[in-house]
Amino acid sequence: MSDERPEGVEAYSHPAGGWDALKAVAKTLKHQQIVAQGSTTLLKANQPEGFDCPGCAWPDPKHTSSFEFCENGAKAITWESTARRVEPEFFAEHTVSELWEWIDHKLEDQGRLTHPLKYNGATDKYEAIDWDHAFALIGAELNKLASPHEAEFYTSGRASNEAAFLYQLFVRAYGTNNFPDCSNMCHEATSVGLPLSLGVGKGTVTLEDFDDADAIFSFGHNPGTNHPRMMTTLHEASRRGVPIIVFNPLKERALERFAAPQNPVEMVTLSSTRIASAYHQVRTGGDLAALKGLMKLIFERDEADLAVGGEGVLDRAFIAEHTIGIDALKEDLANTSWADILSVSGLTMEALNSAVDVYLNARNVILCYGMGITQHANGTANVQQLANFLMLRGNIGRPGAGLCPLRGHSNVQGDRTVGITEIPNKALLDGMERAFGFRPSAEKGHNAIESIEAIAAGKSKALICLGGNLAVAMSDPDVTFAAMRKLDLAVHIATKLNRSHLLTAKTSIILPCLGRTDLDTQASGPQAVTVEDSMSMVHASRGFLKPPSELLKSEPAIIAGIAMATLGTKYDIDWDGLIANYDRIREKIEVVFPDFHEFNSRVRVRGGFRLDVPASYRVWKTASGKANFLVAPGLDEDPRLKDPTTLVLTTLRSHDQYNTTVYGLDDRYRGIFGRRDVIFMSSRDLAERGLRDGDRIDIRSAAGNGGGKTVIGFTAVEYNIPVGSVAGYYPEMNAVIALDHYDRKSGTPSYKGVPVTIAKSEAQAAA
Ligand SMILES: Nc1nc2c(c(=O)[nH]1)N[C@H]1C(S)=C(S)[C@@H](COP(=O)(O)OP(=O)(O)OC[C@H]3O[C@@H](n4cnc5c(=O)[nH]c(N)nc54)[C@H](O)[C@@H]3O)O[C@H]1N2
Ligand SMILES: Nc1nc2c(c(=O)[nH]1)N[C@H]1C(S)=C(S)[C@@H](COP(=O)(O)OP(=O)(O)OC[C@H]3O[C@@H](n4cnc5c(=O)[nH]c(N)nc54)[C@H](O)[C@@H]3O)O[C@H]1N2
Ligand SMILES: [Mo]
Repeated sequence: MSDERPEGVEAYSHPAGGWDALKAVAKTLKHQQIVAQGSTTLLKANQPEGFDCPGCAWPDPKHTSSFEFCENGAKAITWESTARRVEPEFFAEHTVSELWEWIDHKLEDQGRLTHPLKYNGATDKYEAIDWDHAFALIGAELNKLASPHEAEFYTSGRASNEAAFLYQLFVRAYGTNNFPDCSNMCHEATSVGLPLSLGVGKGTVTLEDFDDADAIFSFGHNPGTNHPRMMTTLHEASRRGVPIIVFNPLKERALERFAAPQNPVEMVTLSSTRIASAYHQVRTGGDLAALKGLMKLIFERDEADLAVGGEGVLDRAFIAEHTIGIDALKEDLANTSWADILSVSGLTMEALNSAVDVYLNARNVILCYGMGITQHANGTANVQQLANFLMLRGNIGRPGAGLCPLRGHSNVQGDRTVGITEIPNKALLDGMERAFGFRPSAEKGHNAIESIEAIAAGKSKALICLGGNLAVAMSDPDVTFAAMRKLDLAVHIATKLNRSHLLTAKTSIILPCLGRTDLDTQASGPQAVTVEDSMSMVHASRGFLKPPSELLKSEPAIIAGIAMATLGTKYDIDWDGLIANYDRIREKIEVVFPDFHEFNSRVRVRGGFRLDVPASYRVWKTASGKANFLVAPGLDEDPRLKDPTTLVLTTLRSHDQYNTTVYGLDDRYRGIFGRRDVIFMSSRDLAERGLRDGDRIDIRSAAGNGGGKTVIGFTAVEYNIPVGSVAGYYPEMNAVIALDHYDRKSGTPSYKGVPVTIAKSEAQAAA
């Protein structure tokens, strides 16, 4: 690599965290013009009387923590509590066509939405409309459809339990199960895969389990950016001498070393703590191979130990009492060659052996994973192999051990728990009947990809979005954007303006809502909502800031407004009563889901309560009544990736973004400043294509991935990443991901296993 790096690329040598994190927060506060108000807001995040941080779903130490510093939590909060406003005058000045040309960052950076808006096709502008008109219009449009199945109801995972529950009530009373959900693009592989393995689609550990872990394995997640409060846990574990074994194609700085801003010694002495004790740069999509390699070694070690009269290394008592299927797993591993395991994973035998040493030396192992595992064409299989790996040594369902999926949005898990699902089970339908006296349809509805397909095919004509930015989050903007422009009705319940709102339908409406930090006052007084974190803890969240505009309504109130305008008195649901006091919503949640018994009193106890996770005490709610070892045939995530000219693109979040919300253009820890139009490539992949660090390149979707999709004129950045793997930013790279490239079992788009080819940019060649 030459000393001259491309513009905006600069090696970053500091540990993650530390003073640079504090500086970044100061800068954010200043930019959002909330220096005074913002800093007190931050102090209320994740406090017993405060609001739940919208940044991530990592739990809090018994919810009694002192202020836990978190740079990206601070960004999420200040982004929402900004002093900036986007008012009707703004929309009078800018047509939708003009706004379409703005970058995503600039759209959201205008500030909080203040008025309900309706699109006027004649002027190409959004104009203020009053709430009653908006609701009436939406109700009329929904009632015009030939069938309720012609409407899609999207949920993004920031919605509270109360909002999500009312939403599913409204939609089921209306008559469909079309619930595309951000979870479909995120941890669906967990929700679909783990119930078959363990009988529950959630993590099995609690935060306290980390105190008893003897080793932590980490696959495909980047906590320094995406779950920053987890760094406190990893920092503590590392300082206790707990080995942390990482499998990730990129060397993420926070997984290498971290300076805790709470630690005065590290701050003053500019020192830091090593996080990963071993860092294995697995090839993108090579996790299945790596896991099979690890398990194959465990079986080999077991046989060797038995041969010399030992007891073996498997937890035979656990396997005999609690599991079925181990023989088939063993056979699959026996039939998998070492040559294939090593070439597909990109790891050496020594690396795999060293990881197995750590695994076998540890009594209790926790395994954490994120999108690097789930967002693949074989995401569900990946998740199930993680479960197998733990089960071999009984590392599920006892203190200090278990599976820890890092969830995405702060309440994505809760939304699922309270009924956002396109496949309602009998318990849900029975519960709804008990609580509301009608039996909803059992017919399977659409997930996120199916909803876009239905809209593209003209079968679905209306889309209501409870938050999020579906068009930009989804793969294949060619198809997705065009589909959304064909809608008859598009409704967005949102805090800030984004590109999905600009894909106008015949009738397009934006309904501005309160956020987590805002005070929510209803007829009975100030309200709290509830959320569920990654570890199944349910607790209250209460905003306290003066809302950005007097016109804003809460999400539950907006849903009730749409419901009344659409359903009238159907099923005699007392929408006004439910909104007047959210305790009444919680009473209904408790009737539908008995797990929430005494909901209102338990959620008022400091720290809230944990929902039942039977696998965490070794009760298996599977069809067999046992934990199942499940076999995933083969190693390749997708045979189409075999073509040697093909590179596997993975798509990542920068340090300055929250999903489609781009706070800024830096990605400090990866050494990228002021730009996002880059592709990380190994020196060998560059050389083989006659490319150099800083060259302009075009990225094309390769065989089997839609063909012909391109992103042009990006810049190649030489980077420490395995040969054959390249990385770029989400959402920019969604343009080369075909809509039909997804995990057939869970419907999760293969955002992290995209076959592409890369060559010098034709634009540059021509110039
Ligand atoms: N600040 C901030 N916080 C967030 C979010 C945000 O955007 N910003 N998003 C929220 C949401 S919705 C989610 S789902 C989570 C996402 O949290 P993460 O799961 O951490 O998200 P990603 O950035 O998508 O990528 C995860 C990691 O996977 C690695 N990786 C990529 N491909 C592979 C692979 O094939 N194998 C392996 N082993 N690793 C791979 C990448 O190098 C990266 O380090 O964070 C949540 N929290
Ligand atoms: N290529 C690629 N694509 C991906 C991913 C990837 O890793 N790679 N990750 C996927 C994942 S894991 C996810 S979860 C999805 C994310 O998909 P979404 O959840 O749909 O997207 P977000 O960017 O989180 O949504 C941002 C918008 O939410 C609105 N908003 C913010 N706060 C609130 C609130 O409190 N209430 C309401 N009503 N609205 C609010 C704002 O208007 C903001 O513009 O993207 C997926 N897409
Ligand atoms: Mo997510």
